[in-house]
Amino acid sequence: MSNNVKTAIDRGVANLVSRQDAEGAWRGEYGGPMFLVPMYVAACCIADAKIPEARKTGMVRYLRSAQNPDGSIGLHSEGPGCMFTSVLCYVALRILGAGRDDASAAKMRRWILDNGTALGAASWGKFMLAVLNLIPYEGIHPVTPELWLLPYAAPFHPGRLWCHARQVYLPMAYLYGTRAQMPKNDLVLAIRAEIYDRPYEQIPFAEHRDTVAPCDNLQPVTPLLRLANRVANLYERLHSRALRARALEEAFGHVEFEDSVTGYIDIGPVNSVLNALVHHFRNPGCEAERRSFEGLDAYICDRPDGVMLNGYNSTAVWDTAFAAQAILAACGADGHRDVLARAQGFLRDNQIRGDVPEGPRRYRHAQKGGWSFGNRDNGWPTSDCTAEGFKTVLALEGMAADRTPDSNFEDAIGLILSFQNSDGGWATYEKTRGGRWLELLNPSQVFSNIMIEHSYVECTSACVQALLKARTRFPGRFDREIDRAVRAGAGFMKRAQRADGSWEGSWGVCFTYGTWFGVWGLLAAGIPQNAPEIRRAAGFLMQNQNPDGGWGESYVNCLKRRWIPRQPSTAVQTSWALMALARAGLAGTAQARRAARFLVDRQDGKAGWPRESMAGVFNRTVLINYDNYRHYFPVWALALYAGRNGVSETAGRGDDS
Ligand code: LAN
Repeated sequence: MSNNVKTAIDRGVANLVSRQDAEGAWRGEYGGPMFLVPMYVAACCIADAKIPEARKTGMVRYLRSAQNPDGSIGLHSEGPGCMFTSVLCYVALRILGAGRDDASAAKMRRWILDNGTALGAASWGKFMLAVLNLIPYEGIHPVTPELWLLPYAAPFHPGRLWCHARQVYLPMAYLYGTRAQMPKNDLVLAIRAEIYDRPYEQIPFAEHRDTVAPCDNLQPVTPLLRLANRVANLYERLHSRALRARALEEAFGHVEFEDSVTGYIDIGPVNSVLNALVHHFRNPGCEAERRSFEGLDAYICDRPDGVMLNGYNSTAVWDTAFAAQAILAACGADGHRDVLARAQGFLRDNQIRGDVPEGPRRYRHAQKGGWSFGNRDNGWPTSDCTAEGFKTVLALEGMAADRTPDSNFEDAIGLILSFQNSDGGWATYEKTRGGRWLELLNPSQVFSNIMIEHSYVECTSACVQALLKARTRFPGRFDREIDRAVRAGAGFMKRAQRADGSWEGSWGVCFTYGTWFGVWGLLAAGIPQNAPEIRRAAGFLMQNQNPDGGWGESYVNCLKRRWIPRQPSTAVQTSWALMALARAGLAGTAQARRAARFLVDRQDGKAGWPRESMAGVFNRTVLINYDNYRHYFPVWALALYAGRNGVSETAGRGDDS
């Protein structure tokens, strides 16, 4: 057994090391959401931007491969049929050249017509259809640009929203306010006749603003949203032209700003597509439009099985931080010095070194000293990427020829402290700026928790861990602030623990992910292994171990917010559980041994661990593929397990905390 563990770790490390790229980073394919490719294709069609032939055929291949047996497309590539994505993917297939009678298109259309037609698509789908001239603007609710002119004190000012919602509804407000629409052409007329069950001219679109297919109604319209929509529709009838013009200028200024500070990559693929359209309609053929489409190339992921868009410009900072920490846990600092030195170099080069100009005017939190999920080009740091970046650079200190200046670390510490919420927890990109009631105005129908920032156990745990490392690096310097922050962070994590001992994860599936962070966060904060919180968490994991020795959860756990076991187990979820147990002092138990055996058995020789169900999630409903998780988490988990069991001389040296 122990030999097996050692061999598995060695092979796992070798596999991991072989995947480091020339920049010293790890990065992985980051697909899953099924609205990205069709939104991109729609934008290219609307703006008449040529898609290279190879990319076109690759995208068709990708859409076909994501099609469910019933003909539909899910919200993510493992999900059941969703009207929003099925309609947009259908339109994309047609734009990409598939004929009306193409087998996948015909099957998709059948599903669309049988399940409520395009009238049942969730709001982002209808919005894209409006710009494509496949639904009139009277068929969708307003996205009022004048909200951007409100004083920030207004409790529903867009600046208070979660930055992803803010940055998506911003270009939507511009496009809505100008009723941007591509001209009718033969393809538009043909598709109009294919996605509805009646002739286009006979559909009373205004009556269908709230029509939504049951499969797209994951986040039903609330009475408050209904009221807000009514007010917005009334306002549309009465609004002043002069004020509209000012609001559009204000919105356009924010669009331009986001483009300029991110080099046209933008915070994510959705606002990147929509911002490109804003430039197209404002000034067709302009330089900004050209650069926007170039910026979108950052998201394109070309794979043998198809061409798709990644959910972010890259996963490099996140993956590199974890890969390096896993290697360090497995081999110690001397094991793969050059590999770790290059990883450190990458992370150091990608720390954000300054703030954007006029940040507060643009509703931006500070960035200096932070790390974003992808790389420095994206320029939007998150609390936990900063924490993981910081922890890793610090752990690898001394690897690079030159010293990391203290000020780089200090900036990171300052930024992490500045991100803390008043409830003691940490959110993603910013502090929570709006009331929880704003979630009642969520118009997306398919995403949860997109309106405001919330404190998350994952972000809180990562920040608490980083701050405690900071204390040891700069003794006495930030003690007061760090003590206070850690105490409040621990309080948040304790309150977030569920009665069964688990934590709900928001960015990974689901309770194994949350519980790993919860346990590590509380232990870092000084809660002892035998404290009731840790015992309960361990009890939760042990009780829910599958007979195969591992743990398995599906995305349904995120939707339903409760534990539903799944078999067979997955290597990634098993790793999270084992990492929690090992740090909780339970590596010597029979349960940990069975988990380690599961991981060893799952390893596919030198090839590493196989691809399994996607283990990442966002907004409770969308799965996303963190492809490198299977390469580093099992190594890390086995290293922690082995370190505690004295399996090998090298394993486990880096896992002290
Ligand atoms: C991400 C990717 C990284 C992720 C972690 C750092 C892992 C997490 O701990 C905090 C949240 C964060 C930054 C995150 C938030 C939501 C993102 C940006 C994504 C899951 C990648 C894509 C997703 C984005 C919202 C997709 C576009 C869809 C919308 C509903 C706007």
